[in-house]
Amino acid sequence: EGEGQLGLATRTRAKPKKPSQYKVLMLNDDYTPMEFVVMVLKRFFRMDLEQATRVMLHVHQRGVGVCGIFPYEVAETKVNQVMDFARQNQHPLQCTLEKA
Ligand code: NFA
Repeated sequence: EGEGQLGLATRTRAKPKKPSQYKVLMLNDDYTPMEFVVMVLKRFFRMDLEQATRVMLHVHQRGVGVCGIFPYEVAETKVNQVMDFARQNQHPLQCTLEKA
């Protein structure tokens, strides 16, 4: 389908997509305890206490905040882990994905 600078055949069809990045967003609610949100941020996003507290307070005050930016599959896994963990503990905490 094409000849590159080095004379090698290069495929121009079926090119693999670049791994695009996705933001993992956390949403505020009135019921999930602050300490639980901090625990989630430490456990699933590898934040220390200071960082986790800052992000939790940002979400609490602004309604939404970014937990991190990851390749799609990683971001999707993190959303599922947070949602499962929140459900197991009967908290309404919501997490979602958005293209970065
Ligand atoms: N707004 C919750 C409360 O006052 C705390 C919270 C923060 C919930 C961030 C969800 C996300 N207990």
